[in-house]
Amino acid sequence: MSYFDDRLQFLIDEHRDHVDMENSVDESWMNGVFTRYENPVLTRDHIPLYWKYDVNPETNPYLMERNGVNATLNSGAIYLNGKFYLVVRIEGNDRKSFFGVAESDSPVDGFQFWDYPCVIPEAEDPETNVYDMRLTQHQDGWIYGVFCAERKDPNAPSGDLSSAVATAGICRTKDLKTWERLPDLICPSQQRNVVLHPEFVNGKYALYTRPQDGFIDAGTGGGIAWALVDDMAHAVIEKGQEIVVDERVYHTIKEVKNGQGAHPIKTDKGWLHVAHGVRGCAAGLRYVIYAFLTDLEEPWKVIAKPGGHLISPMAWERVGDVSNVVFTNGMIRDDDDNLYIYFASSDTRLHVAETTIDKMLDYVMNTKEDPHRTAECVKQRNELITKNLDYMKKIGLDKELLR
Ligand code: BGC
Ligand code: BMA
Repeated sequence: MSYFDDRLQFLIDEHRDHVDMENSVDESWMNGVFTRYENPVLTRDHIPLYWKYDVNPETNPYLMERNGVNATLNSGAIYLNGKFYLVVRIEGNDRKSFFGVAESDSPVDGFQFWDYPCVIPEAEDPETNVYDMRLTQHQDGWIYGVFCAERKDPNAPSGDLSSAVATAGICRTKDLKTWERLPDLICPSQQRNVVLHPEFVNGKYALYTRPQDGFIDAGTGGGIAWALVDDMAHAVIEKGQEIVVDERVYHTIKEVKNGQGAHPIKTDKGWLHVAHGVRGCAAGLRYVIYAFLTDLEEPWKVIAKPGGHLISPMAWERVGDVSNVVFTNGMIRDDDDNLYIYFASSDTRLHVAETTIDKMLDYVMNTKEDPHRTAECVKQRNELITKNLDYMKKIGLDKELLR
C-alpha cells in the first residue's frame, strides 16, 4: 500500500473508533444528583474526515489536513421524533465558529455529523463570528435558534483589534436543514446568552437576556433578565423593559456574570432552569453550571435557588483552550423524563450529564439556598449534622461508619 492509502486507512480507523466508542457511566462520580460519563460525547475527532482533508492524492499527496477543526463545544440540543440532535459550536483552526448538526439514537454516544455544516444566512450587517446557539421549539410551530453574533467594535480606537460587540442573532427552521435568518435582536445593550422561552406569555414571545455594559463585562447588567417581544421577526427590547430574573451576587459562583443555559423545562413544580455562573480568580474567569426553578405562571419569578454549583469542571475537564470552564446551552428531556444536560469543558469538547426531572426537582427544592455568609453556612451545615446524628442514634447506626 502507498503512503497515502496507508494514512487514509489509519485516519478512517481512528475516526471510526471515536464515533463508535460506546460511552459508559463514570462510576467514580457519585453525588446522586446526576451521572457523569467516561467520555465526551463529541470532540474534534468526531468531525468527518471529508470536512478537513482533501482525500484526493493528486491534490493532497501528503494527506494533510487542509482545513482543520480546533474544537467542538457549546451545543444547542433538541429531541425530535425519538432522536437526539445537537447543533454544535464547531470552531475552525481560524477561530471562527460555525454550527453543525450531529444526530444519534442515543443521548450519550453515537453522534454523527450530517454531510454539511449548517448554512445560516448572514445578517444585513454581516457578523465576524457566531456561537452558542440555543434551540427552542416554540408554540408557534417554528424551531428558533438564538445565538451570539459578534462583530468588531466600530468605535474601537485604531490599533485595538480586540474590542467587539456581541448581539443576539436569530434564525428559525422546521427541520434543522433550512435556516431562515431573522434580524438580530435590537436592544439597549450588548447581549450574549439570549434564550427564547418555549411558550407565549401574555400573547408575546419571552426572552431570557443578559444585559451587559461591554463585550466581556456585565457591568451594571444585573444578571439573567427577561423581556417580552411582540415579534421574533422584528425583536425589539426598549430601554427599561428587561427585568432581572436571577441576579449576580457578591462572593458567589455568579459574582461576575451569569447566563441562561438552554430554555427552561416545564415541570409540574415550575420551570427548571440550568445556567452558567462566572467568578474571577487569579487563574482568570471560572465558569460553573447551576440550576434554579421559576414559577409556572410567572416564569420570571425564582421560586427555588439551590446554593452553589450543580456542575463544576473536574480533573481533565479543567484544561483546554479556555481552561476552568464548564458551559451549557443544550438540554433535552426525553419521553421518559430523563434529562440530559450537554455541557462543554474548557471550550474544547462536549460532555453529557444525565439525570431525571424528578431528581432535578428534588435537587432544586431541597438544596439549601446560599446564605451568603460563612457563619450562616456553618449553621446550615450544623443543622444537617445534628439532624443526622439524632436520626443515626435513633436507628442505632454507628457514627464511625459514616466518618
Ligand atoms: C468567544 C467566546 C467567548 C467570548 C467572551 C468570544 O470572542 O468566541 O467563546 O465567550 O468571546 O469571552
Ligand atoms: C463565553 C461564552 C462561551 C464560552 C465562555 C468561556 O462568554 O459565551 O462561548 O464557553 O465564554 O470562554
